[in-house]
Amino acid sequence: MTFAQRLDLIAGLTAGRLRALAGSTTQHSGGAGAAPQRLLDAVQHATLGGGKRFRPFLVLESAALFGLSHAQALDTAAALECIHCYSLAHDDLPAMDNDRVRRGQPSVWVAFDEWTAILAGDALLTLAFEILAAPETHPDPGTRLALITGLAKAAGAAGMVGGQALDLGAERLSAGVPQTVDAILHMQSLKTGALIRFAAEAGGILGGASPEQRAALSAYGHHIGVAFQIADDLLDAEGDAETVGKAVSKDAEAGKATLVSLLGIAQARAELMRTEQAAVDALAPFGARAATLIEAARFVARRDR
Ligand code: GRG
Repeated sequence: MTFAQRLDLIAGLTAGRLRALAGSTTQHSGGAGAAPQRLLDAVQHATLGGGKRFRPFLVLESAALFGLSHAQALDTAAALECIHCYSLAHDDLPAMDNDRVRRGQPSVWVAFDEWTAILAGDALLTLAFEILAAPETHPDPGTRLALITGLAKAAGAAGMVGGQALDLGAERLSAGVPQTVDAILHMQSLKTGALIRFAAEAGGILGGASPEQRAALSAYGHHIGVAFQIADDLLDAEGDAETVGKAVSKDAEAGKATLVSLLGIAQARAELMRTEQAAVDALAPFGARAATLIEAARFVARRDR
């Protein structure tokens, strides 16, 4: 199976599981009743409208290093994708990045309205933890707790949400203050990197990794998180909106400092290649078993969407 076929397979598995999990939480045995249909439609729009499902791919492939099947890691992957989809639905809102198109389709707030998009994101955020708390995710409660804690930290104020706050703060509270490469790397390591790092770590949590293996997965996740964001900035600078599936040239139009604007295209691309190699090197303790994760690092650095 080629890497692209593997990615497609996992994207399909993730979509199927998300459809089932979102549906199963619509009825509450405690008598809370069914979830409102319009809200469910918005949740479906946010989760099922495409997407590379790269984070679920990392969860399943890092878990495979420890002999876990796709089925054994799929709910963890779906929970993480719920957080990612919520972040996109909220990020697209007029108060945040104000994007009308996501994954080649109308953003959730455009397809519905702002309050529905906010609530759909809220529903996905809570659904993620409902999924991780369920025994179907992993039979051992200690493992489930480690997943819940890890995802909460990665998604929260010292993770993704904190990164978003730094990004918007730089644009709106400190406009005109020159940004440094280090400040941008720090912001991106939280905003985009924290969830990607958790995706790689999650396989180790599920698979009972040794401390050395956990550290290797964490380093790999860190480096591909950085690579993912540099590639995203390069796509914004050079990509084609139809292929990328969202508006491009937004950073330059907004006068936003990115690694590409500070370093230039050539140096940013060199940094991307250096980071890709660092990700590959981090996988050394796994030897040949890490072949797919190595390909994933190459995919991130060379992606066109
Ligand atoms: C609103 C709390 C909150 C956080 C938003 C992740 C994020 C923080 C915003 C997304 C903005 C953005 C475009 C960041 C650049 C990198 C990125 C996360 C791109 C989207 O992820 P992909 O490429 O998307 O994995 P798909 O559609 O494939 O799932």
